[in-house]
Amino acid sequence: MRIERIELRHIRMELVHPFTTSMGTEYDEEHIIVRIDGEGLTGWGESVAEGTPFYSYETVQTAWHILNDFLIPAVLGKNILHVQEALDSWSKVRGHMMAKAGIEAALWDLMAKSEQISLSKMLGGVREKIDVGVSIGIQDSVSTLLQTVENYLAEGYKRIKIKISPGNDLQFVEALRKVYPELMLQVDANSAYTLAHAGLFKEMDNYGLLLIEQPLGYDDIFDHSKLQRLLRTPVCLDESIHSLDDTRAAIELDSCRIINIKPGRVGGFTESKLIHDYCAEHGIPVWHGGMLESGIGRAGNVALASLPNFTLPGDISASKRYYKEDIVEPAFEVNSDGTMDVPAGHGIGVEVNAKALEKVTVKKIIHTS
Ligand code: OSB
Ligand code: MG
Repeated sequence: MRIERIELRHIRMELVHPFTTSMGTEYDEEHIIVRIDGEGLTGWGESVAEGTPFYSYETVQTAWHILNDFLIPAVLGKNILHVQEALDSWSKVRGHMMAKAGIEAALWDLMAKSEQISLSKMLGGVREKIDVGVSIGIQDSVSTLLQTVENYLAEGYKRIKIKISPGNDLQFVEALRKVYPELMLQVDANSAYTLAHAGLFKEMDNYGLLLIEQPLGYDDIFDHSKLQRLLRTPVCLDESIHSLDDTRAAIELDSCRIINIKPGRVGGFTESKLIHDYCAEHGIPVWHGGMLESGIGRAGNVALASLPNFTLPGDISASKRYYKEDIVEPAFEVNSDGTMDVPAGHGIGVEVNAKALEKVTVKKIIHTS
């Protein structure tokens, strides 16, 4: 496959509801859309670096720089037969996983389209539908949280995740448990706590949570092993896992018993698959995280989540939970049984709506060979 043209678009999409976490409140989401053309086919990917360096050190600006100045020059004009050749071509670039994952995703889509199979098939997916959940930001009060959860459950979501931060934690968990004793419920701290809060997490052990996501430092593996030892509830790592090596360390140290996989955080689908397979061999369930993607990134997430060891519902919600108008057609929907259909068409299996994409584009650059 000759890589003839690569286009980047910095996009900004307004969220239907502000999203509050321990890292702050987001009103809109900025990402980069990568389009690659070759031999009459078009591949799409999304880099999930955000406008701010709060979740990750990467931002739209750093990813823009790394893509334009290092990753694109390594593949433009080349004849690429396997995604691995592209990965090898930029292996000297350390870190910048989200920049890499955006272009890697577009290459996977292009390869699947040239093989005339779905991205799900190409990645080794085994499911036609995936179980999905919803990630709910920190609410102003217990009553607004209860109402929000009721609405999402009515739409079919199988599992609820709530964001927590010091002072916004136990009271929300307790209130939800009272009303929904059997609900699949989990919490995400985005690194807002330290080992000094171990007592609080021990109290959380009484509420039958599915997991506690990233309670401690954003790059920590060691302190999480100390916390996990004190708890019955599985700790799940998100921010701390950037590679298969991190996964191996976390599992050997018993720092977590569940892993959240986000292709953006680990450099793409290739590394995600390695992590998925390693976890399967070690009896560690994985689930698919989310970065408030547009339909382009979401399509890739859905395909990846169709692999066999994604046994817990993902943070993969309907397009309308995030954005009034998605940039793909059809938009992603949740079925009343809490599943989402895995697109069966070639590649990502959804069409990009050029007009909608144009509307959210802040800036664009085109590279041709
Ligand atoms: O920690 O999982 C997270 C969104 C942005 C950055 C980090 C996270 C999240 C979410 C949203 O929880 C998940 C989604 O896309 O629905
Ligand atoms: Mg998280």
